[in-house]
Amino acid sequence: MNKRMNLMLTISAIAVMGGALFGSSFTSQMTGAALGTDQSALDKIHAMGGLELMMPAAFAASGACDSDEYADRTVVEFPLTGVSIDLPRMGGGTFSAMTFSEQIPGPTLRVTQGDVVKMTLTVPDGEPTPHGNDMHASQVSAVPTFGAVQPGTEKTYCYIAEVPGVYKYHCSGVNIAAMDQHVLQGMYGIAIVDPIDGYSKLMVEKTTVNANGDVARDRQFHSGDALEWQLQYQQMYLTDAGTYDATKMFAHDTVYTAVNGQPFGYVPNDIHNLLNGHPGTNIFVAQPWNSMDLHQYQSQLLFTPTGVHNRIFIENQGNEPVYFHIVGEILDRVTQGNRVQSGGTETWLLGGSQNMIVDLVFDEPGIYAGVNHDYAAIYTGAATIWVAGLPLPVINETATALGVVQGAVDTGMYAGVLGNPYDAIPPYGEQSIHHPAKNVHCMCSDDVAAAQAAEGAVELWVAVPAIIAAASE
Ligand SMILES: [Cu+2]
Repeated sequence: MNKRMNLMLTISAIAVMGGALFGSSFTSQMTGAALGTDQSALDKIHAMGGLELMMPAAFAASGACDSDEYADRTVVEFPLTGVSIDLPRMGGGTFSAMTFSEQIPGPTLRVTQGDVVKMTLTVPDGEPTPHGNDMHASQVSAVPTFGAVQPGTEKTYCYIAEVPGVYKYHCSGVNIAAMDQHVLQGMYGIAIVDPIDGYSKLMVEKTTVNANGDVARDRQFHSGDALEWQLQYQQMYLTDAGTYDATKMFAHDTVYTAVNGQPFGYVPNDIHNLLNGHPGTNIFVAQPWNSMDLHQYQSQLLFTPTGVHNRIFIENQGNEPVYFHIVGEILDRVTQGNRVQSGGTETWLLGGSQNMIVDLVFDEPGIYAGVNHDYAAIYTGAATIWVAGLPLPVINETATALGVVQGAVDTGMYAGVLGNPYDAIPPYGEQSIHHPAKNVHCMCSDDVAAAQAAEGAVELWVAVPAIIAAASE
């Protein structure tokens, strides 16, 4: 990893040091005193590799894919691979990630209410542990459907996505043993179930001064079509060596707060510094993933025009509450299960494994920070920067000089030149406004990053230096 990363992040370094004081292991944590349970029972659970619930034969068909109910429905296949890999950690070095399909979060599934989901989890030969997949969008018997899939085997189950909304899916560990480790080291993702009759138009509260000189309400409406985002929050509990630290988990002692698998993954980087006339520096308080040589792990910004309906799918994959707030904005609408929960609210609370859809319009050009408004979360990684409109005159001038400004002007956002990060964008649905371009970005293997590029996402670490070189000739 890049040396520059070691220089940043005093705050996270303090968090790591604080965590080290507890120094312990998973085994020592699993004591009767810590869990308030009988030690011998826990030993038995470990010895048998998890909780193997005995099930009546009647349940054995749960999740079967040959149901008559599925005959006239759309069947959407959702293949996943459960695999352990090393991925870079903030501050340098790697951590022992567990992933669905070599990326954190796992791939997003998008279906329409009433579709049949056909999920297949494959665990390759040689993978050191079994995995399972518990999909919250389903309503099937947890046992045996979500049970462990052994290395060298695969398992398929089907269900009807009956209720619209955003739903977590996550590894169920080895029949729930070590589930915390598997999930918090990265085995989670979301399913988006679009409402069968579509997303509602959005009402935004405004006021105006009318012809009589009186201040009056001016409710503005936007169609259900929206520029879409996905944000998933998670705590990381790591030892200095990058392995899972259960002691920190039980103590709720967060090392990093990841958004889409990466703490501070959506903040400015050296490309923006370069365009802004400050190459090789840090213009934001925390730029841990600054350098272009980080490739897919370089942080990227989220770009949106002003006056456009944004729809953000948010899931709390972690262990702490998420107090979701966008600094400088008001959440125009909050929805769960296609039922509006709130509107015109500053912050909305998500407990663990809870989701929402936030709709909002950025009103004026500028810089906005989406945060978990828990200060421990903000300073450990839960800060996500949107740039609305084209508010940065120096970058505008530089882009003009490079001859690439027209793309930004045409789209009303810098994504017209730089694209938006691939992993912050869900698969497109019928009411998605398409982003003008995507850039390669993910907490993922090089193979996954290459697949993004093959789909047309821009490798900015290649493209930007090439544009600058061409302009200087
Ligand atoms: Cu797993």
